[in-house]
Amino acid sequence: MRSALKWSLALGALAVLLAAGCARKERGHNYIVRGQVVELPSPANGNLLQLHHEAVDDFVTRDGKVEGMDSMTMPFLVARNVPLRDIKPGDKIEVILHVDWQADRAVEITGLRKLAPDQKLDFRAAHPPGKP
Ligand SMILES: [Cu+2]
Repeated sequence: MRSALKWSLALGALAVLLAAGCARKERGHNYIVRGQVVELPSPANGNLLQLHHEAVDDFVTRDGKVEGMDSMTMPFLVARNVPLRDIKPGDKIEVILHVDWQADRAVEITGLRKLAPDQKLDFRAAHPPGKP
């Protein structure tokens, strides 16, 4: 009886720890976004990637609203493990944009792949779902 109680307490504690760990890992949202590189990160530009990105229709803003994001040229933080060696200005790329409004690095590119040079990009306004 005592050892059964100990086990259930231990399993309960484990469940709580796992839940906390999972919640932390799954926080935020990943968007797949395509665009054209304008400027690579450098100390001179604050280590930010300037990207002319396509619209992100389902982008959720800091206040939790699905406002979408129009296509625009804007600076992005890039995670340290994302390789940029083969990337140069003018390249078309697809990125994983990780957005976690509770994080220090709230908006960050965490993955990147090069697209074919003839890949057509559409720099239109956003069409957020549920809005005319
Ligand atoms: Cu933008």
